[in-house]
Amino acid sequence: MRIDQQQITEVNTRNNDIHNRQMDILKQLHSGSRIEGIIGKLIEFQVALPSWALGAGGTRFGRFSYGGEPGSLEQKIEDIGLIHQLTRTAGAVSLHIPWDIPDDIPAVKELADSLDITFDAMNSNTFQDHEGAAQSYRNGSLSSVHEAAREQAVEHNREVIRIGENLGSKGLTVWLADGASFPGQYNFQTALKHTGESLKTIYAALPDDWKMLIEYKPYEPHFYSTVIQDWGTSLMLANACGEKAFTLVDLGHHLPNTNIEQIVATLMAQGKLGGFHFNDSKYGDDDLTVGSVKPYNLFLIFNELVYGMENNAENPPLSWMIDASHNIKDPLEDLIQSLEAILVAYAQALLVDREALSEAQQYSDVAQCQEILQEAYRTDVRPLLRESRLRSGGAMYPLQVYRDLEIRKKLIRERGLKVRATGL
Ligand SMILES: [Mn+2]
Repeated sequence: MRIDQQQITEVNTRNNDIHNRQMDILKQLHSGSRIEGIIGKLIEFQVALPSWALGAGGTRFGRFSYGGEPGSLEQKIEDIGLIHQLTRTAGAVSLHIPWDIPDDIPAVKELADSLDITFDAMNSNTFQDHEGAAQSYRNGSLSSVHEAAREQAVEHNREVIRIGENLGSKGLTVWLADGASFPGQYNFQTALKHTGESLKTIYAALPDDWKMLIEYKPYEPHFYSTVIQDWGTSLMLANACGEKAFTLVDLGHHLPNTNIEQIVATLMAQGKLGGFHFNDSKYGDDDLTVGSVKPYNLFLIFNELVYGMENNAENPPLSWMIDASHNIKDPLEDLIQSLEAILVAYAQALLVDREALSEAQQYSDVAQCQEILQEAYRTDVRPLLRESRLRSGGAMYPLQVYRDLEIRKKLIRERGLKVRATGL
C-alpha cells in the first residue's frame, strides 16, 4: 500500500499559517542562514529501520499482535516505504539474517528502489539456533570452545556479507549474545581470544568498501558476563581487525547512568564510531521509543555526535538505526515517534552555539556552559522538522496523517487481523 501524495500535500497546506509564523520567530531568534543550514542537515539525515521492527515485539512473557503486520520481507519494506513517505527520514532498511533472507533479490531491490529505500548494515544472528544447523549456539558462537560451532558462526557471517553484497549493502553488524550466566562457566581469556580470531576471519571476507560494526552489551541474555561487554572491548577487537572495523553504540546496551555521550566523544576522537542504535530505557535494554524517557540525555549524546561529525574527519559517516521494540503500540506509530525524537535531538544539537560554548569553557564559566546547552535544548525545534519534511515531500505532521488516513485499518483489511510479522 502507498499513500497518495496529494493527500499529504492537502494536510500540509491546511497547517501552513501557524507554521509560517513559528518559522518567522525562529528566524528572528537565530540567523536565517543558520536556520537554513539546520533544515538542510535535517533533510539529509536518514535512519535505517530494522526489518524486525515492523511487527509487534514481545517480552519473554508474551507477544500481542497488532493486526495487519507484515507477513513477508516485501511487506516489511512496504511498511518502511509508508513511514518514509510520511517522514522522508526512513530511507534505509537494515536486514536481519536469517529472519529476512530475500527469496528474489532483484525483485526486493527493485521494490526498495521504487520506495527510495537503500540497504544499510546487515545483521547476522548467532544468538539462536538456525533450522537444520549442525552446531548449536547454546554454549556460544564466535567465542565457543567448540571449533565446529565457531566455524559455523563465521560461515554464517560470511553468508550474510554475500547476501548484503547482492543487495548493495556496505556494512555488517555483529552483535554477540555469547557470555556466561554463572561464574566459572567459561574462561574469560579463552572466550575473548576465540572471539578475536573469529572476528578476524570474518573481517578477511569483508569487501573493501564495507564496514564491520562490533556491538557490545554488558548483560543479557547471559547474566554473569558477556564476551563483548563494553566499548573498550569492542574497540580493542575492532582495532585488532583493522581500519574497516568499528565500534557500534546501542543506547540500551549500558549499565544504568553510564555516560554514553562521553563514550561517543572518545570513540569519535579515535575515528572508530561506526554505527549507532537508537532506543530509550528506564532500567536496562528496555528498547522503548526513542526520547520517551530521557530526552535530555539523547540531546547530550547528539551534542557529542554533532561535535564529532564537525571535527573528526577521520571518523566515517555513521550507520544510524532504530533498535527498539514495540509491545503495546502500533509499531509504525512508534517508529514515527522515534524518528521525530531523533530529529528533535539532532536539531537541538545543531542549534548549540559552539563558539560561545568553547569560549565559556576557555574561561571556565561553568554556569554559562550549562546555559548555552540548555538554551538549545529548550528551544522548540519542531517547526524546523516540519519545514524540512514540507520541502522534501513528507508530511508536516506524520503521525496525524497516519491516523487521519487510517493506515493501520487499511493494513488490517489488506493483510488480516491475525497475521504476525515473520522473524521475531
Ligand atoms: Mn542494537
